[in-house]
Amino acid sequence: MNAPVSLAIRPLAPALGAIVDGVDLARPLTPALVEALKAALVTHHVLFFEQQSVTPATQRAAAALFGDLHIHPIYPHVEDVPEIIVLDTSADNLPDNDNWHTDVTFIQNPPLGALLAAKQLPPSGGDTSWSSTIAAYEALSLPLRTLLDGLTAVHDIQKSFPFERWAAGGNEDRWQEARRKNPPVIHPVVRVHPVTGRKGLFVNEGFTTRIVELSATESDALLRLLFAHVAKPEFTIRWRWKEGDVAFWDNRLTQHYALADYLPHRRIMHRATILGDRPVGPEVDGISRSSRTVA
Ligand SMILES: O=C(O)CCC(=O)C(=O)O
Ligand SMILES: [Fe+2]
Repeated sequence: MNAPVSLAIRPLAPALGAIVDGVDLARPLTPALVEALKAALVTHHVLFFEQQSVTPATQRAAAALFGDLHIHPIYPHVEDVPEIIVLDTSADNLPDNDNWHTDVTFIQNPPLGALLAAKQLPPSGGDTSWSSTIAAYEALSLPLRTLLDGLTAVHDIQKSFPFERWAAGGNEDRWQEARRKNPPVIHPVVRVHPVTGRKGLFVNEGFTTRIVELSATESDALLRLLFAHVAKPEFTIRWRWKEGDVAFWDNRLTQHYALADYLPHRRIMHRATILGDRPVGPEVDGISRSSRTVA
């Protein structure tokens, strides 16, 4: 049995965020280090590693120590490394993550987390913000939390990857296949974190289209309230990227927003996405709602 590793951690804000010093993600991580990082991830929700030199292959290897990797059905990837998404944005390819979202909630087992590496940065701008949906949930009144605990919502790939943008330029077949293989799914509106048992909001502006149990008007109003609520600065941190930075977030109960304030400059990021488990909601009247497909 390996001795436990004690990490050098500098917390950034009460709700979430910490810098981890002394870890080289380009070298093989020992099992004890992986366990320590998993524990830090669920405590701080998003970890930052500075002065890294990961390649697509070493980024993939590091991410794969935390779970199976997702291959994105639409985003382009690094040649020969399909698990590494390339987010290359500029005036010629406009940013699309400038909204609050949780990644890939359009599948039944949405990502546990993601590792994002800064490859090319604009002279200024292009920061990313993260929000703790645990802090957001806990700040709601008891009657509203009680209502939300028993609700479920539809998540749809087409909300963030609409035909007009993503099927253009000869990509229609790929887009149609992505849609066919990823039909809408239903998740609990409140998710119980599988490691800590803490509750947080699991609806996001990127993919959530409708609360199942409510009328369309009620659903629209409540989702609008929740989407605005998670963006409250008290629940967030904002990271100003430097070359060599890598962020690792717990995608189960966080959202993030990539600021699109740097055009016409170019910004390139590489993401490895680690699959997670099927979301489970809180127990209400003896029932825990878990994710399902739309019948
Ligand atoms: O480019 C970024 O900072 C984040 C983009 C994003 O939403 C993601 O990588 O999941
Ligand atoms: Fe994202």
